[in-house]
Amino acid sequence: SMLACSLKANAQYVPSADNLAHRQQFQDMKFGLFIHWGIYSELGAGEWVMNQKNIPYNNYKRLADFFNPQAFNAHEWVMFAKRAGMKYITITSRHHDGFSMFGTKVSPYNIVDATPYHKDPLMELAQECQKEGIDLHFYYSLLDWGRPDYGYGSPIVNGKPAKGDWDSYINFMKAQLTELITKYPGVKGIWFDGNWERANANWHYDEIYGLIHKLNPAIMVGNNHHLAPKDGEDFQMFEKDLPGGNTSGFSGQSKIGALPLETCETINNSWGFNITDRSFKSSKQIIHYLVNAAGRNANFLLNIGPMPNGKIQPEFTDTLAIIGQWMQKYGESIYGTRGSSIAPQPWGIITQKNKTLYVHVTDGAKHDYIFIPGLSVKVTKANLLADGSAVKFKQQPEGLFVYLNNVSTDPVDTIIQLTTN
Ligand code: FHN
Repeated sequence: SMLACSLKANAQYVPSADNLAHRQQFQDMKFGLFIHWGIYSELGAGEWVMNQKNIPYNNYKRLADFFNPQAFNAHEWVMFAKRAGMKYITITSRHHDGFSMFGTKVSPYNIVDATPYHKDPLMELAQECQKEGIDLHFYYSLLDWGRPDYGYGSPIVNGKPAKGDWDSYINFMKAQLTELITKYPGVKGIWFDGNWERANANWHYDEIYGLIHKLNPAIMVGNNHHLAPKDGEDFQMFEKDLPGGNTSGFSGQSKIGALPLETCETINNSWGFNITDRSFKSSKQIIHYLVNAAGRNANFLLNIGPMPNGKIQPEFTDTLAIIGQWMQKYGESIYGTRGSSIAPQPWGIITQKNKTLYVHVTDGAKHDYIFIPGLSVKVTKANLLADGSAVKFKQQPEGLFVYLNNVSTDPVDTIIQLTTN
């Protein structure tokens, strides 16, 4: 009936108490490891290699015959993340090539059944994450370059691809998501990607998100659709840009909403393993990205692409280790903080935890003082976070002057802790 119809269309997602609590925990974590790993890693040319090199699907599929990551060690990966100060891992369970990196029962094209490895690395990772207290999220591609029911390249007519079998594809995704949520211990989030390829299709998100939250109400659903958040989502992500930015060209339509925020960026210029990509970001660049994300109220998901043998290249692990040392020292100015209402300043940005403000001076310039405009609370104390030493300040109605002329500054980030009442 008309009434039932309109009720259904207007049904709004109400997150459970567990989900809301989980959103807070997620925001407290601030830093996660993104992992793009699949049979594409074998070719060392990124995760788009099938598409970019025009490799026919049936030829590409043969990569599975040679995928045998004997050196994969879930404990090692989790420890790299943990030592870097990361609190969660988001890994590709299935990317656009359609290959399932987990032991799915609903497609033979998966790591357990189609490779000589015959094992399920995502199960090992899930178990290891649980053991080490690291949260696990699964990246899941909506877009599929190979499945006939997806009908890649088909025009969309009335919300459905003209070729393929849309209902079958939607059901396939539901079955896989059910496996990912019910079989893998401790899964905390689903990270959808690929909507943008078929932006005007009816993805049946009400059913898909509804299923996920029915199976586990605490699971955080995010979708990298590059649009404003949709009903049923629990966090909003930005790709290769801080919230509010659009240097990558992906975020033109994604206004910042009210959900927890996350931004992802690559450690070099690639998501999947790329043997020719030597443009490694420095630990300083990555720390600045993390600080700038936190100051804008967002988590930072830093991506690496492991090698086909299951190892992570030393250029990445070296950088992760340096970031970990920084987090050991200065993590209190990141973990559990929220973005400050004070806008980013030319000298840096502020993070906030309850009544403490952490002023991050990241521009590397020599300052006699910095000015923080529009501070409505009274500052009672200022200290250098590095050694606790007192820092001089002067509060006026228009803002706060913090004097740095006698402070030993840090080329990466000089952090001043302000106590307010
Ligand atoms: O096409 C993908 C890409 O391979 C990668 O997974 C990134 C990660 O944010 N997302 C897509 C592009 O929007």
